[in-house]
Amino acid sequence: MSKLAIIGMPMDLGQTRRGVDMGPSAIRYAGINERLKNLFDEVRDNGDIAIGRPEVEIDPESNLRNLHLIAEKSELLANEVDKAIKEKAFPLVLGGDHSIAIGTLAGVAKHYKNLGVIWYDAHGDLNTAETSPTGNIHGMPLAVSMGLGHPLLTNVGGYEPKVKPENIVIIGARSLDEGERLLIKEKGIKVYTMHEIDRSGMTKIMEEAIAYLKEKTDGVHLSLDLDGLDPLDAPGVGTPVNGGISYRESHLAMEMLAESQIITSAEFVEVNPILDDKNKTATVAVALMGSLFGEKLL
Ligand code: HAR
Ligand code: MN
Ligand code: MN
Ligand code: MN
Repeated sequence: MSKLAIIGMPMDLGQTRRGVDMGPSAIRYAGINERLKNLFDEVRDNGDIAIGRPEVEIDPESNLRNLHLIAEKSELLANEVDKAIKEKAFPLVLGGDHSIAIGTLAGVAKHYKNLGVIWYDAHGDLNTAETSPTGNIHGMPLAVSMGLGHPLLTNVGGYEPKVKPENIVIIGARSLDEGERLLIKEKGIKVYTMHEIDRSGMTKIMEEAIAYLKEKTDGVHLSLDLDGLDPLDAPGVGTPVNGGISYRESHLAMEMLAESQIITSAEFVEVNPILDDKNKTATVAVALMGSLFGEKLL
């Protein structure tokens, strides 16, 4: 009995471009239910986490934008994700900016001894308050999940860390800050930059990434930032970076993940319909979900 639980997280507090809070609506409008309903015995849309319209806040000590709000709302998401897993459903979270991963991973990781994470992204999201050039928390969730960063964030869900550095694979990186580069080296995080993808091809990269995670993890979370794709294919994102992963390479990656059967939870983030071209990016997100969940042409 396979069950899918869709959870919307319409939170845009991790960065400054409004509109990414409409991501869940845009993805639903692009036909997520139609696309996925035949790939599971049961698809349940659990609706959106209540974010409201909070006042933007700057924490005077840490300079982190919306620190307390993000910590508070992340607990709500962590609870929903936890509940879905307890009900034996596959949790699929719709963002929202990438700071939502703090809550998603808090809900997921307590169910695994050795959770793996695939971070499909143009960025590393490995900043802390000390290294961040912006104070935007969407540039920090992967560091937070390793237990690095403000305690209000690293302790979401009441425990830390959520993932070990050696269980992380970043795919599609092409914009890293200095502090992120140092952290990648220091922690030995596996990163496939665009250079490696160009050189070896997506098939080889995914074979390697899957083999790397398969042997040492008991579950793998896919955190897919739509800005991992090239802005020509996914223009509706707040921080586009040229020279990204193509639509076709992304489908291949999702198909290979489907075949591998390693993925146990997922989130699709950073879809901003205000910046999009006729809901193109949400439509891409839904198409990629189809491949991830085993859609077949023949
Ligand atoms: N590295 C930059 C920062 O920390 C930009 C981060 C952009 N992040 C996302 N998520 N869009 O990947 O602010
Ligand atoms: Mn404080
Ligand atoms: Mn990201
Ligand atoms: Mn990104």
